[in-house]
Amino acid sequence: MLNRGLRQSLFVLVLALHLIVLSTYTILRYQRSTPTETYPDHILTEADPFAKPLSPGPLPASLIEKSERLLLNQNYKRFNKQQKSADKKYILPRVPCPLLPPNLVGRVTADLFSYEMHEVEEHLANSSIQLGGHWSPPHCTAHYRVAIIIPYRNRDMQLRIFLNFMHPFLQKQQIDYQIYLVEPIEKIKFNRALLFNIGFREALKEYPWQCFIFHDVDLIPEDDRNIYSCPPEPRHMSVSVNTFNYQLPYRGIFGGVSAMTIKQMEAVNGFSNQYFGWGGEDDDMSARVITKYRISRYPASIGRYRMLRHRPDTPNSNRFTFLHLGTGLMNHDGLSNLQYDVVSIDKKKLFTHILVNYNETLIKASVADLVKKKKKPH
Ligand code: NGS
Repeated sequence: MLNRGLRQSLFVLVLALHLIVLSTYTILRYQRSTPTETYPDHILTEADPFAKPLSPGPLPASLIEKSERLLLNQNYKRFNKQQKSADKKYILPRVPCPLLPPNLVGRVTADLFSYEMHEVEEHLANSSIQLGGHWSPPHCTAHYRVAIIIPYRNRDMQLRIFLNFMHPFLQKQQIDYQIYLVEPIEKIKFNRALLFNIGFREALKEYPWQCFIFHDVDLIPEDDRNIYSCPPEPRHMSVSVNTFNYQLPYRGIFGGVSAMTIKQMEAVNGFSNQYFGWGGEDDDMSARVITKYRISRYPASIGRYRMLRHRPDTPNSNRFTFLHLGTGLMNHDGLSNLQYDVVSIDKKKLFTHILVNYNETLIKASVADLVKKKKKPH
């Protein structure tokens, strides 16, 4: 027979053993489940990044805006919090990036100081940008592969400010992106829309981009919730610009910054090639877009931009000739009759520079008969 004291200590020992087993089990269980609980958006499988469809199919623009607005405004703070509390010890497998980038802050202000290009390159030296201005998130697979196409001539200071600001901005959005500058050789007229078409063609030759942002170099976003992606309907992004008192100047405007998928670009035959000089080419694109889609926009508080100052361009006096034809040239003029020569492709540290040549006379001649026919009164 065991005496009372011995029985008591045996009881305490068994109880302690129970407690040890129970707490070990709880700790192990907790540790195993922590990564998925902390990162609810990560599916822990290695997905083929190029196999993913871009969008679930067309939705009415009003619906997209509403749902995106709700997501962006309500959830980005939650993601921020989650990210901060995440246990940095875990090495995550390469998984899809969260649908909502975790480090967005909302309103952002660009550094407008005119740094030298080598200084901008030094600022960005540690952000793993590949030669040619290509970057993708190192720890997760981006949801969007986005080519930023910039028609360019003589805007050196704006370019440096743009690059200095845009690289970190896009990286925070966890996008797989590249910046392309498309510049015409000196002796030919600037044609913004034609340069967009060329950028679209050339960029697709080197990478399977899904989404194209057609971007003026003088526009700097002021809110990082303005995600550089392509929704199911073409998106006009520069909704509210300081020079327009942060108001949409007119309903159909599609200039400044806009986003389109490959399918959308092809459905409207790209931009018209006929707008040499300033103005009208974006209104032409707007007319093309609304034959097939609705223009989608972020609310003005998110689609905010600051325009960098520059000398005004000379308007193209011919622009109304083409605008009056409406979408009359759409099926004949655009990607289908695009003609140009690439003079050089230069992979700079922060962007890809494509220098091009085109022949205004030939481009105009390609639609001359059609223009004559369409202009004739019936
Ligand atoms: C319209 C132009 C557009 C231009 C917009 C805003 O008048 O091409 O102004 O220009 N349309 C025509 O000229 C037909 S902005 O002040 O942002 O340079 O995008």
